[in-house]
Amino acid sequence: MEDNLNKVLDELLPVEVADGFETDGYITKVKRLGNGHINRTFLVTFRDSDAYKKYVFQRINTRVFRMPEELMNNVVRVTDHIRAKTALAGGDPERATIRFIKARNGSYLVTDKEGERWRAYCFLDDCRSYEQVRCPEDFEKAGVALGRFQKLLADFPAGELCETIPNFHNTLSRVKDFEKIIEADPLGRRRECEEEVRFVLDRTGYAGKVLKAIDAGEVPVRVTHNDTKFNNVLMDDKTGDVLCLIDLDTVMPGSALYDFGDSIRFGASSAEEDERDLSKVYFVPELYDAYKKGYMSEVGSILTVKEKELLPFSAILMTYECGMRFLGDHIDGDNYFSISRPGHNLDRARTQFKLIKDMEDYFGITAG
Ligand code: ADP
Ligand code: GN1
Ligand code: MG
Repeated sequence: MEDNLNKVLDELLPVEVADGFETDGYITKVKRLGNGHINRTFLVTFRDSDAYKKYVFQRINTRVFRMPEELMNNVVRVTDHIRAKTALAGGDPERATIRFIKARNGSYLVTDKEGERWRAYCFLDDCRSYEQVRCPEDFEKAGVALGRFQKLLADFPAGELCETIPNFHNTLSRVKDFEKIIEADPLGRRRECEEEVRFVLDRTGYAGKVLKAIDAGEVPVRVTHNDTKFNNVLMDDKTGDVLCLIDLDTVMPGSALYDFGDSIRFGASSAEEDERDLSKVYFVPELYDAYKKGYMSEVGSILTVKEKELLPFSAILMTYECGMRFLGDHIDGDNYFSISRPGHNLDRARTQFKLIKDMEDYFGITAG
């Protein structure tokens, strides 16, 4: 029995990882956590005397994040900054962000025998994230949380952060990558999604607009989160308030528009990101308005005129970029985003394209 348990534990969480961080006691439970497409995340419960303590252990996908040391330096510094400013303002620093646990080797990373890189951080009790927004009020709170996040990091020296994924939201370079994939078409999948490919190619005019505004000095580079989907927002079970944004690997210099747009892409949809029945998928303007209201209550006085003007456009841009990435990954053979069924990335791309059509109609924006 114990051997079986050890084998299962070792498959989920190698022993050198389980023992590698400055945690006390012994493990009583390991459970898979979340729905992320990139990293692998576990909830690990330790027992020390009569006390139980929960941690999140995460295996970093190093094909995606190629500089894990620099990445850890980013997230440790950013979370320290958020904690310090929250404490100064009289808030609870331990619930305002996540706290990484030191490895016994003195760094924040443990390498397992397969060469995989792991990190650990404290699990926050009595809170959870959701795959879908339940009501406008929740989404408004998430907007406040993003605004606060950007405000707290406004005085962080952006130049000291490493770019954990170069050109992450450079939509022009994303279009180039997409064009290469459809040209190579390694598995012959393109012919089954010619309509979707056309959808992307008809809209390449969207790609350079924010970049141009950045170059023109109309949109500043700020410290941004860059992956603000609603399931990266922790909500307090008791108060219903937003605690903090998690999944900080892509925190780096970027545009506030990328964060706002990505939040809308995921949260202002009537359905989950991978819904197959497109009749259930539509853009919900009330959710857009709620999020914008919450967000602007924090950063309304900080954003430039151009940033404000481009908020609706940013929602289309980020949905376009993500849909193009899903479709590209499908045609490329599902090498990037985790999938749990054949055609999963194509399904995801289709929901994004449905949302784009709705937003184009609603906002009266075209790629021309
Ligand atoms: P990924 O999306 O890359 O798998 P996340 O960091 O977003 O990884 O974590 C996955 C899920 O685990 C989150 O959506 C959230 O539900 C839960 N989670 C992560 N960190 C914490 C934490 N510190 N406290 C409570 N829940 C957490
Ligand atoms: C990935 O890791 P996760 O699931 O929070 C991706 C985002 C996409 C998102 C789409 C590093 O986020 O850019 O918007 O999937 N993260 C990375 O759901 O590529
Ligand atoms: Mg996540």
